[in-house]
Amino acid sequence: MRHFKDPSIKPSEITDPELYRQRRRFLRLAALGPLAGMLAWTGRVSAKGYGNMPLDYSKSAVYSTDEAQTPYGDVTGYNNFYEFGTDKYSPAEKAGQMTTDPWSVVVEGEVARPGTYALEDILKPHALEERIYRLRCVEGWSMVIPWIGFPLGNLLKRFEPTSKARYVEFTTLNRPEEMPGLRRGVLDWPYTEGLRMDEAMHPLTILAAGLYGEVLPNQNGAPLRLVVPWKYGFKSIKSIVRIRLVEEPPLNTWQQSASNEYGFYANVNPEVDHPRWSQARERRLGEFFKRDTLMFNGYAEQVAHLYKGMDLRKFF
Ligand SMILES: Nc1nc2c(c(=O)[nH]1)N[C@H]1C(S)=C(S)[C@@H](COP(=O)(O)O)O[C@H]1N2
Ligand SMILES: [Mo]
Repeated sequence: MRHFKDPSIKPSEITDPELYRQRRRFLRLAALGPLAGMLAWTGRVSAKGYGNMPLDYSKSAVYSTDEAQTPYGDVTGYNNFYEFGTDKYSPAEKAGQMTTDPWSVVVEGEVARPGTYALEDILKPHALEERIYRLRCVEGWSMVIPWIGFPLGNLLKRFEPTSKARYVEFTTLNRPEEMPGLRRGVLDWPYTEGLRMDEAMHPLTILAAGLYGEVLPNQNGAPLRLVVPWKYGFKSIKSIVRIRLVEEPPLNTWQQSASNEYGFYANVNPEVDHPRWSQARERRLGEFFKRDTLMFNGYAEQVAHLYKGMDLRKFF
């Protein structure tokens, strides 16, 4: 990380944005008087959004962990986004050049309502929620991130999947002029990922449009990325431009590059080693000691039933 002093930087830019906004919100509410009680009671928070649409959201206690959140600087400064380079710092440095407005998502395949949908039309009907989820990378580090998003299943229902829709395939933006990593053949571009329909419809599976109270920073997959908290991070595909419903399991990018190392399911499973390293432990960013990795990343109670009867060593 770079450390330099810039006297033009306002305190708002160096403070944790959540703390900063909480302070602002409090001042604003205090100024509003009795109305403030009502606003606070509905629990909706508004931040800068997309176009002229504010990012309004409520906080979901039901789906959130109460573990300490990873500092904003780590969440937005230590990333995997190979389209901008293979090291952890390139995405924060280079993803700024990606144009995310206008943005649209192509929906196709086994749906009654295929089409090209503008980002605003994707987001508009959905109530956004803050969900504090763990994200664990297959490389052995993890974070706790306050995402802002909505259940993917609610979006898929709007497109009316046919009875043949058994899997969902997602594709990332493929724009070499703005994504220097695409000029190198480290992966088979564009980046794709897939979920089984029941995984996609699970209420824990969200599309995120923001984090830490603001729109997604580009390096975290702006303007729309998947978050599947019980799977390794690579399933959580960024900057989505295409959603295709299909009959057969789609081949995801990491499976394609090394099928012996990365499977379709990619469920966090401390009992199944990666061929080159153990998956039993992990290091939470900002912590010194490693901790034990939990089955399904700690979400076993909610998702284990999806895999009943499956050999999770075979279907890794
Ligand atoms: N398009 C795309 N999506 C991606 C990746 C990528 O390289 N390209 N990396 C994945 C991996 S390996 C991880 S761990 C997470 C990291 O998400 P974060 O940077 O928001 O923490 O994004 C996933 N989504
Ligand atoms: Mo990862």
